[in-house]
Amino acid sequence: MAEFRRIVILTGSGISAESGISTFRDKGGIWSKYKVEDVATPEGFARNPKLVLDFYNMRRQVHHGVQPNPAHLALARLEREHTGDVLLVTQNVDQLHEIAGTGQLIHMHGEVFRAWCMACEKRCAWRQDLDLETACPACGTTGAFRPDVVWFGETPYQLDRIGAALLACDLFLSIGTSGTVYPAAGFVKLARKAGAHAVEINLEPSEGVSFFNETVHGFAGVEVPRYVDRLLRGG
Ligand code: BV8
Repeated sequence: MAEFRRIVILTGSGISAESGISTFRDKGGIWSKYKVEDVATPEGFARNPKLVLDFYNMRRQVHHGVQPNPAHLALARLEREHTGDVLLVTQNVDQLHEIAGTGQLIHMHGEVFRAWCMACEKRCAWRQDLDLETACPACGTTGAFRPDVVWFGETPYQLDRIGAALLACDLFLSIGTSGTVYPAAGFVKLARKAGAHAVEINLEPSEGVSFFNETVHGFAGVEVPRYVDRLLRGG
């Protein structure tokens, strides 16, 4: 395998499945229990803020105490040992990449352990439940404090930085994502435009599988450490 200098990695909920966190679109996934438009859109929040705050309270509670799996740990090892650049862009709102030791990380869809105030726009870490009586720690306003998560119809974070990295990369790894949600699902096309080698590591072919040069289908906890070993051996 050629020596790659600039690696961009995209992860989705599938990388956290073996840590015990539900994915969205698999059988029994989150969207089989909740309607997207009710809990992951600004309109849903305006219509019934309590339902949305309770949904993210449940998501936050599930995330307490879960641990990274070998896939998260392998990506942190790749960043430590690879002599070139490695940027990890995650669609996930959990902290498993951080706990595993990844440093160069972008949470493009936000983080369930952060919140922000729509009155004063202060953003902060937030680990406990959030309800309509929760006062913003900066301005004291209640009823305007929400999870710092990007909902459908909202603009994902740091797209300029991600776009620049994709157009400069020579290896793009997509791990544990169904390739359903844009603009993340379109990243492979930007990477290919840059001439990068694009690899999908997923339990099953994603919606964008045809855009990849190479596909590895299996459990992330098994296939990601194996792929990282190959990369670091230059094999
Ligand atoms: C936006 C909230 C405007 C946080 C989420 C074209 C262009 C641009 C936008 C659109 C477009 N077409 C449509 C849109 C609008 C929309 C969209 O994409 N809709 C889809 C449904 C058609 N996009 C948006 O609204 C985005 N914003 O467009 O703003 C804009 C655009 C560009 C530039 C400027 C402005 C906002 C999208 C963000 C929405 N928020 N989450 C939360 O509650 O978590 S999205 C949600 O889906 C999660 O973040 C999740 O990460 C994400 C993607 O899902 P996946 O991670 O892929 O999870 P999924 O369950 O689908 O798949 C899991 C995969 O893992 C499966 O393939 C499975 O096989 C695999 N797997 C399972 N177990 C394992 C495994 N693989 C390996 N090992 C295992 N063990």
